[in-house]
Order: sequence, then structure tokens, then C-alpha cells
Amino acid sequence: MKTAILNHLLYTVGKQALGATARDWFLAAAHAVRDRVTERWMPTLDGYYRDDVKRVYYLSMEFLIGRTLVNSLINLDLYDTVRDALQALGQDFEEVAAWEVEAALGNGGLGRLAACLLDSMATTGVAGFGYGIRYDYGMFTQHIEHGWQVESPENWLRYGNPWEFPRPGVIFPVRFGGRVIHFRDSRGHDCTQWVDAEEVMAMAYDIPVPGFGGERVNNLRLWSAKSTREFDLKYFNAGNYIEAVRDKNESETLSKVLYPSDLTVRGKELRFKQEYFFVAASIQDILARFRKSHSNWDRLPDKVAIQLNDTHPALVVAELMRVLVDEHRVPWEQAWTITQGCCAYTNHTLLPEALETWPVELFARVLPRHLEIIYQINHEFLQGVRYRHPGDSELLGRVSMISEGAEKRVRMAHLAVIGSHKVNGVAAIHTGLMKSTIFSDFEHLSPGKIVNRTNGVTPRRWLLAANPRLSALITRHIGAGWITELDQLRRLEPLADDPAFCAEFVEVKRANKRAMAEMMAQRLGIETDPDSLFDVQVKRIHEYKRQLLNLLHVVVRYARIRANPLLESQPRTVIIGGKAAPGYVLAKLIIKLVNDISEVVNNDPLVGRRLRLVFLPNYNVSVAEMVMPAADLSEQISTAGTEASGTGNMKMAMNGALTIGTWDGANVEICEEVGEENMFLFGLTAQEVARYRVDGYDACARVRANKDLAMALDMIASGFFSPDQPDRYRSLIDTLTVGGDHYLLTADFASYMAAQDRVDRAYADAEGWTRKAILNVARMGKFSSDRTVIEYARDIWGVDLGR
Ligand code: 4GP
Repeated sequence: MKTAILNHLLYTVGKQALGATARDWFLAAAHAVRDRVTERWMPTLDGYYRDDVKRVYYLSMEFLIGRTLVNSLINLDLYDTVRDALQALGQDFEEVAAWEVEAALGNGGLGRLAACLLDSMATTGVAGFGYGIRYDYGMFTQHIEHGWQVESPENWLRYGNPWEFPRPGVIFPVRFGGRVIHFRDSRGHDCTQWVDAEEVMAMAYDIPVPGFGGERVNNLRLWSAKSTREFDLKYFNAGNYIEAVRDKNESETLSKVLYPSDLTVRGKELRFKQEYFFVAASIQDILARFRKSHSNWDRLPDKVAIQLNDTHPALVVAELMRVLVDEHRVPWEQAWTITQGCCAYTNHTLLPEALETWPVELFARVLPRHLEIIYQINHEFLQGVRYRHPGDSELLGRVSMISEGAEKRVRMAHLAVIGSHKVNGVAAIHTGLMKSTIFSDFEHLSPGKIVNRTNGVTPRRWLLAANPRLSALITRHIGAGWITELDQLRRLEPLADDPAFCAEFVEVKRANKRAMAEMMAQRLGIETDPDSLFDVQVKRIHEYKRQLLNLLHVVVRYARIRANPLLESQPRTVIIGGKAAPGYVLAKLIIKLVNDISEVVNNDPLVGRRLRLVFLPNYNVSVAEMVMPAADLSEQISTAGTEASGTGNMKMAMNGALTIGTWDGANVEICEEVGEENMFLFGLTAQEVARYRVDGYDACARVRANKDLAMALDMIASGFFSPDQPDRYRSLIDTLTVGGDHYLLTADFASYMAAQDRVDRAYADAEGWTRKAILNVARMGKFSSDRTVIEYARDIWGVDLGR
């Protein structure tokens, strides 16, 4: 390994040991590791051909991968080897590894789930291939300036990406615009052609994805847009250099940047084109691979499963139909059976504003043939519905793929549902709500099509790699089997009553908190007490996730200390982190509020060590890997019925945090596993929320009825935390009062405060808390993404894993 690293330093990086920077060493080590990965990658792919296995294609606009070095080392069991080799070369492993820029090709939960599923497919033996976009700029970097979020572009490729293989030979044309012609060919067949379209090329970059144990290495293929003409000679010869490269620049904007919005961006033509761009390239690639060993199209669903990660790749349905029917002359009916047989769709959100629709006008201009195909699919689908439910024109209007209104739009979720053989939600409650709300008509029309697949997270990254202290402790006591069979953690249960184990567990948590405290001191200049309760809410900033409810608790806590400076209170460090979509004004205001409150609280001498509030800037995968192991309390406080699943809730509980949460998303199933006595559940249920919404709700009356709530809102609204601009938060606070409080913070406030009191009491009993924390870890086996993948494989992908 030492030689391999030195060789790469010299021959790949072009440096000598003398004069090499830590980044050079990182690049050299990464290349040496990539060699080992590649050695196992080729045989894996060969084996898939040889055995003609069914392949699973996971199409996702986002893969929030994070850093790769440590994860690869762990999956290949090379961690010690590389650490020692670097040490022998006079380099500190951690310092070198810290130079890796993370691949942040995603916004949040949906993108990180995609990355966890890739790891689990490679580990469990699914021939799983990711397809996505190689954005030049991933998720923006968040800076905090005077308390406000400021975004800057994330130029993650500046120093090259050592993990990828460019494939200039794997390049496909993707077309936009033009028009459709229908004609009869010489044999009298009706034909359709899409003509006069503009072309962009999609070029592949491959990133190997090693499974744990290194037996299998799968592939993630990301597409990058390339212009078809490097230079337009006509302009170039005329001396107009700018015109000559304009076309190149325009086509290449397609893969330039990730849209930095979680939960869908509305109406952006470039986004629409990005979606088609990666769909069209992926379908060409998938079919070319299939055609290498098959000539009968009917076999496609036996050999190809296409999973649509949300509706962003839903154009697959129309594109696959187009290619089969127009290009390969497969009869329509047969093509439809094939398409439905291949496709399945995962829904990640019920929020109505996040359900993707595109104007018919845009379709007609950019993808005219696809619009025709969608109309045809819709026509046939609606005929079937009309036949079964004669006279129910309202039903037809509701299930149609086209929404009528001032502006006609294509409902991408309907296209995905109708074109798939299975549709899934990501937690039991979410799937239930899908069936009873947004997709209730489809549930009646095709019972059994909608199924649940509760999310999971990979224990390799989120426990083994992120929390080496805890994983070593676990392995010492129950062996290493848990790494691939997370249910084995159950064997820790009896140890929750073993004082020696408990002492070790406490020591691990304390060490993780100390490391986190050091990081906060160093990077943010905020001193925190590692013996205080670390209360953590890290996720995208969104009204439905209710960071504001968390802040109301902090303000009340602060006011209580001020009102009674001698008050004994359980020391707390409240940590909040997350990015706001750049155009989401209220979310950005919430970040400013966190920083304003923390400024006041952290500098108030009356408070002492009893309370700290920290905003953690630029929350990303690497920061998450540090935070999850250090959390005592995991805040999962969305309005019931709004968080589809959540996965941060799983990561924190797996690392021994107790959850304070609502009856929402996967919290419900975490509770089933770990027991209600080991969590702090509060608030309205999803049914109650629905009833409040129907019956109407008087938020102002709620505020008047609760002194603490009224006081906290008043302090914020009157400028107590923003003396430089006293009315800064009036509009924000108005959303909770006169604005009607859509996310029902005021309704859940009292019950949240009561749950926080239970937290304090529980934490005061150190032994009792440790026991609960250990039981949380022991009972999290269900939330491995290996389990999730095995469930998808069995009933959605039709892949036999022999389990
Ligand atoms: C997220 C959901 O909000 C989250 O509850 C879920 O755990 C995650 O997907 C994975 O299923 N949705 C998004 C999005 O990230 O962009 O819609």
C-alpha cells in the first residue's frame, strides 16, 4: 500500500513526497484505494453478464454521497492498512482524509436515501446500478454572515474527482424541441418520427460502489452534458469566437448545477430539461445493454427493473414507450405491458406544493412527441376507468394525467403511478396516507399496487464509519455480524443492565460529545459543556419540520432562567443545523432567528452553563457523520402527516440518541421497535391534524390560553432578540397567529413542552437514560437499508436474493 500510494503520488498526481501537500497525499491514497476497488469491480460486472442477471436501475436526480475514502476503506477492510501506510509515510490519516471534498449531488433525504440504497444493493447482492447527473456544482455551501444564510457555489470538481472514470466512448444524443411527423411507410405501416430537434450529448462518468466485504462492486453512472459541436466552424472562421462557443456553453448548462431546493422546484424549464436529459441517456444505455444478450423485447421486464426515485425521472414511462414504439416498431399494447413491467415509482412526499406538474405548453415545445404519447396513454387509461365507472366524470378529472384549469399541466405523479407496476411510500404511515389522500382513487382502481417500503440507512456509513468508538464497543461484545445483519444488535439488550457495559457506553458517548464540542469551539468559537444534554435538530429548514417549535422551547427555557436566576435546570446544548432553499424567505428568516437567539442566550451571564444554542453552518454529510454519534436527544417534530419518513431519526437513534418526536413518518415504527417508554412522543396524530384542518382552528385563541407560548412569541415578535431591527420577525410570528398556523405549532406547543420536561427528568436519572439509549441502539435493526433493499428486491424488482 505504501508503494502504491507513492506511485500514485508520482505518476498520477505528479508530485514527490517532498513538497506534496496533504491534498496531494489524499489524491494519491484515493487512487491507490480506487485501484483495489476496480480490481473487484470488473469481475462483478463480468459476472452479471455471464449469469445474465436481472439488473436494477435506480434512477435519481440526486445522489447525496458524501465523502468516499473512509467508506471504501471500511467496505474493503483496508482501513488499518491505509492508515498505517500513510503513517509510515509521515502523514496523519485523519488530516489527509479531511481534504476530500464531499460529493453533495443532492438536497436532503431523498438524495441520501439513494446513496444508502446503492451501498445496500452492493452489499446484499443486487445487481443495482445508479443513474443520475454529474452536476458540475452540487449542493451550495452555506455560510452564515451576520446571522443570515449566504450561498456560494460548490465547485466540488475543482481538484478532480479521484473516484470517477470518464467514459468518452459512452455517449448518447439527447434531443429537445423540433416537431413530430406522422406518415405511412412503403409497406403501409403508420409511422411517427420526431424531427428537427436540437441535440445535446450525454457522456458517462462511472463511480464504482463497493459493497461491504468487497465481494461485489456495483456502478453509479452519472451523465454530463457535452455539446455536439465543439466549435461551430462557420462562426469561428469568421473570427467570432464568442458565437462559436455559445452553443457549447448553452448545451453544457444542462448538467451545470443541482437545483438547490428540496421538495421540487416549480416551473423551471432547465430543470425539466435536466430530467429528460438523464432519462433519455439512461434508457438508451439500459436498452443497449439489454440488446447485447437479448433480442426479444418481451423479456425486458425479466431482465430490467427501473426504480423511479420520486417523479423526477417519471419521463421514463413516455421515453420507453417512444423508443419501443417509434424506433423499434413494437406494437403499442405490447410496449405498454413491457413498460409497466419494468417501472416502479417511489413517492417521498405528500405536500401538495411538492407534487410535480409541468405545463402542457412546455411539453409541446420541448418534448412534442412525449406529449402525444402521454395523451395516448391517458386516453386509454381513462377509457378503462370510464368503462368501470360509467358517468363518474369527476373521477375522470381527478385521475387524469392532465390537470385542466387556467393552464393545462401534466401531473407527473399520475404518469408515474399509471406507468408502474408498483408504487411505494417510504414509511407505513406515509403509505397509508398516500392510499387515503393523494392516491386514493388509484388505490381503488388498482388495489395492491401501492405498497410500503420503510426507509433505512446504511449501518456501514452511519454506525461503523461515523462512530468508531461505539462500533468497536458493540463488536467487542457481540461480534461483527451486526454490520451486515443489523438485527443482531438485539443481542445488546441484556447488556443494558450490565453496569460495566453501561459505563463503557457512557464513556463512548462522552468522547463523541467532547469531539463535537471541540469542533464547535474551534469552528464557531462557542464553548459548550460536553456534560450538558446535546439536543440536536439537523435537517433541511422547512416550516413543516418546525425548527420554530424547537426555538419556542429554547426561548421559554431562557425566559425561565432569567425570571429565576437561581433555578436549577438541566444543562442543555441545543444544536440546529440545515440549509434553506435560497428562495425560501421564511426558512432563511428562521436561520437568522436561530442565530439571533443564540447571540443573546450564549452571551447572557445569567444563563451560565445551563443553556446554549448553536447553529451549525453548512450541514452536510460530513457534518452529519460527526453530529449523529454525539446526539443525546433527536428532534423529529414535524406536524403529524407531513414528514414522509425521515432518516436522520434512524441515524441518531442507532447511535444512542433518544427521540423527541411526533407520531409522524418512521418515528411511529421506531416507537414500535424501541418502545414508547424509550422515546418522548407528543402532539396531534395525523388524523387529528386532518380534523383540525377541516374544522378550522383558532391559533390566536391557543396563544392567549398559554402564558409561556404568548410570552415566547411576544419576545420574538417585539424584537427582544433583534434590537437592531425590532420588527424583523413580525411576519414570521404572524404565520403562527393571524396567518392561521398551518403547521399547528401552537396546537402542539403545550404537549411539546411537557415532553421536554419529561426529557429533563429522564436525563437527570443518568443510569435510566443510559439504559434507554442502549435499548435504542439494540432495537434499531429494522432500520438498516439492507432490510429495505431486500424488501424492494423481493416484491418490486422480482430479484431473488436467495433469502
Ligand atoms: C424526503 C422526505 O421529506 C423524508 O421524509 C424522507 O425520509 C426522504 O425523502 C427519503 O424518503 N423527501 C425529499 C424530497 O428529500 O426532496 O422530496
